Amino acid sequence: MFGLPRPSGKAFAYGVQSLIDAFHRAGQGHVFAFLDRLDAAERSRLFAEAAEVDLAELDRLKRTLLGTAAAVEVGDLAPAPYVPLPDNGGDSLKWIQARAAGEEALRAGRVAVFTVAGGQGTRLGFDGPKGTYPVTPVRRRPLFAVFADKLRAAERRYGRRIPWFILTSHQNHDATEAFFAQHRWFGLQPEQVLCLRQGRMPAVDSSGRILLETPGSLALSPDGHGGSLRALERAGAFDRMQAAGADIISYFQVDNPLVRAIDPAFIGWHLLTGSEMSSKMVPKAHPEEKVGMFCRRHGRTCVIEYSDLPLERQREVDPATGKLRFLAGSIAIHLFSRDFARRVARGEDGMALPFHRAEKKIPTIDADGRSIQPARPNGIKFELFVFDALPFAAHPLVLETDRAGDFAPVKNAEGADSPATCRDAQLRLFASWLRACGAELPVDANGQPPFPIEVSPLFGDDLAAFAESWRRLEPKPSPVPAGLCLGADA
Ligand code: UD2
Repeated sequence: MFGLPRPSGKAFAYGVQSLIDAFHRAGQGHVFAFLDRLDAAERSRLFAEAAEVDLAELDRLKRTLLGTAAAVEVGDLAPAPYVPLPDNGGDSLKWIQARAAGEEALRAGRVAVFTVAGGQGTRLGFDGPKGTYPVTPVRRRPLFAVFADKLRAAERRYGRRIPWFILTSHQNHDATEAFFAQHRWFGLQPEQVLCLRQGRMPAVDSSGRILLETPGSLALSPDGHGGSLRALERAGAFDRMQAAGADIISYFQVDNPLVRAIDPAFIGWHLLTGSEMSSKMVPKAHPEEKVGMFCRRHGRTCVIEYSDLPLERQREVDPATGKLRFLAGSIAIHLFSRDFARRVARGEDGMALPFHRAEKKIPTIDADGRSIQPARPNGIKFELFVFDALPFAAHPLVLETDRAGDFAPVKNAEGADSPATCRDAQLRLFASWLRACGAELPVDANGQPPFPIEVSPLFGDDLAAFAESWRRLEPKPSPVPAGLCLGADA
């Protein structure tokens, strides 16, 4: 039954046989049950997929995660402390010192950028890698172009090339690379942009048997954004960073065009506090906002995902402040010290990220190989979350940031975190900079201008940089015309 494929060389045949044997020893031999129905190409694909599976890891997951309740432990939980912005009681002098320290690190070329873009973007209903989504209000620049402009702006300011790593999935890797090539890397050097494919995990049934999607393929799915650290290690990215002198990794998600991708004050705080991992927080807009919360558990800082904390606890109010008790929302912007990230990627010193399990409807096949589209969850997927590195970090730091200037994700086709809310947030930010510099531009009570405008990160990626470009701009467009684009030709 488990005949070998037509041999394309002895070594391949022996390799395949030992793969099959290993699967049998692990109780997973059924994945080859339909081998005699497959042609050579299908067999090769199945073997390649099987070779991706870390059977020892899967066995550990079987023993530890199956049969246990999926719930994350949230009993003994307290809010994590954070460093507030100067406007909210933070120490202005320390913020100034931090910014200076961050700028020095940037001038020394110590920062690399890492964008996770391996998600499917299913909720947005956009066909293609999410980074190719046209996000800006006037020029419809794609998300990747916005980030590239932020890198170029920082490179001009600090005089150093900034390496950019992008996590892709099997599904969108080729399309992402092609998009960059088609757009000539948006003015960056091709060799400074490295797309790295994230790993995949097999879905299993309730007894831990790997599910097949078709007779010739495993039910594999991306291993979560926590897999990004292993992907950096596999791709040799840590060595590349080291060779380039970069020892700080600025991490953010592909869905957020407002992110301060290279934020000197954040970098400075990270360095001055000796933190191995630092994270940005915003006060949650309302208890149901779909962001994780920074907490303390067993004396360590951690993030508890919104779906893991009962709503009544998310609604708890701190009597001393009258604000939400679990106020500190995670917007998925982190800094990692390179060597810390590498140790976590390797799982050194007990620092392996834990897998989370999710019960899902997984298209699979029956005993005869016919496809099944389950109506109810029939299997378990395993995912790693990058924020689970926080409890391992020495001196972890949670730093407040201004939501208006750092966070407006595009996740859903409509409603919260949609293209419409993201566009409005961009307009409000650009309008606030123009008005702060004295430009004539009407806005409504929310700070929203009546027509679209756009500011390229190359003109200004924060108020200070914007004000500097504005000062030099002649003639100044005031009153601001509809459709104004600043920095479009930069
Ligand atoms: C994430 C956080 C949430 C909050 C929010 C802010 C989790 C579980 N939740 O919610 O707490 O911080 O972001 O916007 O992280 N990705 C990959 N590979 C994967 C899975 C995801 O690259 O296998 C990327 C994906 O492209 C996206 C990001 O990770 O950029 C987050 O994706 P998500 O949809 O899993 O998490 P989300 O947005 O619900």
